[in-house]
Amino acid sequence: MTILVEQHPGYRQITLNQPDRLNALTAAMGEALLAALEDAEHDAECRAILITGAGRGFCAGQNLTEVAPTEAGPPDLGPLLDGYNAVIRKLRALPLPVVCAVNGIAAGAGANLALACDIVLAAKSASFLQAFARIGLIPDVGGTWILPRLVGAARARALAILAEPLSAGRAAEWGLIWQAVDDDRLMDTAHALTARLATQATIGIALAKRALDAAAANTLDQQLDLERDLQNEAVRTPDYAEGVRAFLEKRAPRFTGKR
Ligand code: T3D
Repeated sequence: MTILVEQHPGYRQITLNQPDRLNALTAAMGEALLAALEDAEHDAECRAILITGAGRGFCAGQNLTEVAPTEAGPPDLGPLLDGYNAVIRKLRALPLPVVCAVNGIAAGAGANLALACDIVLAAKSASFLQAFARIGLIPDVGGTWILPRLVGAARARALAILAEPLSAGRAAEWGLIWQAVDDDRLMDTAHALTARLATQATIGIALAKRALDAAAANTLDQQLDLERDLQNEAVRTPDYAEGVRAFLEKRAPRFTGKR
């Protein structure tokens, strides 16, 4: 199985599972990952997702044995990248928070897969490598979009062009990820965070994701209008009523994540 899915109370863990190749991606893995995300989305009990990798790496990007040029010429990457891009689009559009626990090297498409998640934790020994330039490619699966937004133009350019590994600690300092965590604490921290998110106001989180992503292409005026409209949706959820009630009653809220 190239992808493992585990059920936990309120959330699912999806593990990339080709450890002997540092979980390098294949077209089949991309399809399985997309299917796992779609399944989670359609499970009313699933209110958060945790993604990680098996073994010592998170994901070494495209499995290069699958795309090596042959005597017939270079591979057509269109269908392959359309498949991976569907995963990135799904991650961004999922109405659930997605935590990524980067347990080891995240290279090439593997780095940008991690960065497409909502909250990225990484083991302190892990690193992020925009490996593409090492083989004459450009950062893909959203890399050229997300890198400058997370770390600014100068750092994005150097990461893309130099293709040098960035430690988890430096990635956190630069704002590329949320947090670098001691290796032996990574999975406990990631599970605790995902379990906590699974008890939060799920629809509010989904609407916040939508607003944040839309901001990249909006003017301030457009964004103010969008915030007003989405807030009007959020205010109609039972979780808003419960949140306010709990505040006034000085108790912890019991969110359901339901409409
Ligand atoms: O055409 C296209 O490529 C389209 C799509 C592009 C998107 C991309 O992701 S492009 C970028 C592809 N990824 C890379 O270029 C990274 C290649 N890997 C590495 O540079 C290194 O493996 C790492 C820096 C990630 C880790 O180094 P290290 O020393 O910790 O591990 P290793 O010994 O290199 O790798 C362990 C095994 O995994 C090894 O196999 P072996 O020798 O034990 O049988 C290695 O060949 C294999 N492996 C690692 N990365 C890949 C891979 N096998 C296939 N594809 C890989 N990407």
